[in-house]
Amino acid sequence: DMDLDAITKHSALHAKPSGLILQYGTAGFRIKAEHLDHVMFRMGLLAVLRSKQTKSTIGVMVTASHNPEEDNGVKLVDPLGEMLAPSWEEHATCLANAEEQDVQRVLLDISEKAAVDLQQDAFVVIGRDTRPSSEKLSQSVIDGITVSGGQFHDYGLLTTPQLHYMVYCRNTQGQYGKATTEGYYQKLSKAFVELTKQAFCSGDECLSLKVDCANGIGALKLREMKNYFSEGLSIQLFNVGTTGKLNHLCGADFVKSHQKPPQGIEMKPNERCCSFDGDADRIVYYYYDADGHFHLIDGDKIATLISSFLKELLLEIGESLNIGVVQTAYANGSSTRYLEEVMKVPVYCTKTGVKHLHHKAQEFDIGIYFEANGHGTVLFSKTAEMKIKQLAEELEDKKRKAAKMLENIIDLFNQAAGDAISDMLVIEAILALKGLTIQQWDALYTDLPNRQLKVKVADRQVISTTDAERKAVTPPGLQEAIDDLVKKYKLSRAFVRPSGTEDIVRVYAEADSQESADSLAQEVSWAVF
Ligand code: NG1
Ligand code: ZN
Repeated sequence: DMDLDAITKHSALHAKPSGLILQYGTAGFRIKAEHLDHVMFRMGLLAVLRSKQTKSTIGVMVTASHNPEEDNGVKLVDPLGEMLAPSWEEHATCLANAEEQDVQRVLLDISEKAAVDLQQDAFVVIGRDTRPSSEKLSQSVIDGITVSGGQFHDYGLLTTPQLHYMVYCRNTQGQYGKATTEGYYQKLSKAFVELTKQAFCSGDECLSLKVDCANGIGALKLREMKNYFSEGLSIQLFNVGTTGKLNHLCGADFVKSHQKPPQGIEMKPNERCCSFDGDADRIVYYYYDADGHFHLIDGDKIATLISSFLKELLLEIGESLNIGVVQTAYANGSSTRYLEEVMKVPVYCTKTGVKHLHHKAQEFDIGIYFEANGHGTVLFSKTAEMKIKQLAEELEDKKRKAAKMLENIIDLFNQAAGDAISDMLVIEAILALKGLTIQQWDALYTDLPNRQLKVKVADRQVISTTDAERKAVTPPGLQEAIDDLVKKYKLSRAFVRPSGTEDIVRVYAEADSQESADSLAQEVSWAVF
């Protein structure tokens, strides 16, 4: 049972700065670390309630992903390793914003609304990234858990997707894997080694990769994991956090948004490189060509490579499992066109934020989802998984080989969340199996030149959107203005939306040339003012 008076007393030790209002957004709460102590304590309380209500293990991750080192954040992970359910996001916002004297009342309110049985046991697992503030903040989460009578396991340093994996394992009675970092490494490396056994080029020639770890948790975890596949893949780690600052001039978000290589990595022409973000749930690839031009391979091209590989395997085994690719409005127009017209796979667009993509991807036997920024994974339905397992036993020769590959691919993809380590291994395996160089992969299609801008406005919520954020509904006249601007350029598209993680409006534009994309983005951002 919960001792509400003890909670109230303890809460005062994690007092909320008066007047501070926060919202549980697409990535949980995220601000400067010094304002987060009360939020962490309260998310400990909330995780206990959610655990009681779902009668499952709940996860709490302390991270601010690609944000600057001074920021931090927290998000809750639901029983199947998914993002917190929307109704509970509201509860989280209420609880985080409650004034000190109201905490008890809000807790009871949530318990009542969500029909939480307070007698139920609660279990919460916690993970954190490498930010200097993360350890203390995760202690505040633990404080909230223990004072409300919950049990917990603190995993300490973990990537975000590893925490999602742990939660998923624990709530599926170990069927998905062992809920330890070792279990995670074993599951992934076994699948990777089996998959690449059949690879065309097996020497270290083709399986060699440079990884920019954004000075974050990815460096620690990749280094641990390297021991599990001794010779299978040779990876060189850069920006491992010993000298540089987290996400500063490096990492997936920097590379994607600046469309240039990170600092702190040595790149030779045609060498395959990739960047993780600060909590290792995003990945982008890139290289310099022989003429010294930089080429970025983002989430859209990752999704395309994976889709084409999976489609080939399905064709080989002769089974008609349905595939769907899920993107957001930020997907490059060329990728959508290529997927639909050349590869003939159905493409769907959802709102920004992985929970939307994840949810949509669950509708298919094989749901491939990636945000352009490199956050994504592939989900396999239970039916698809069972069918593939069965075929791997029944079929013979080439067909059997294809089914076995699919079986390993299922194990290699994190089914709970987008995962830079897991995605990297899938990509490396596909390139090796198909004998593709990074240039050949890049050449699948040519990205339309594009530009993203951030615009500061007094109140970003005056902008509301529809059609998966591709059309502005308010303020009146904005969409018409954008339509008129778009008409001035060739192969053009543009949209605006309020960011869910920063106090800004994001502008996106693409067109036939970089100059056009830049000037369209600029003109649209003036229209926003
Ligand atoms: P916002 O700030 O709502 O655009 C950003 C990313 C999302 C997602 C979240 C969570 C872009 C344009 N937006 O959201 O895709 O990754 O952060 O980290 O990349
Ligand atoms: Zn991240």
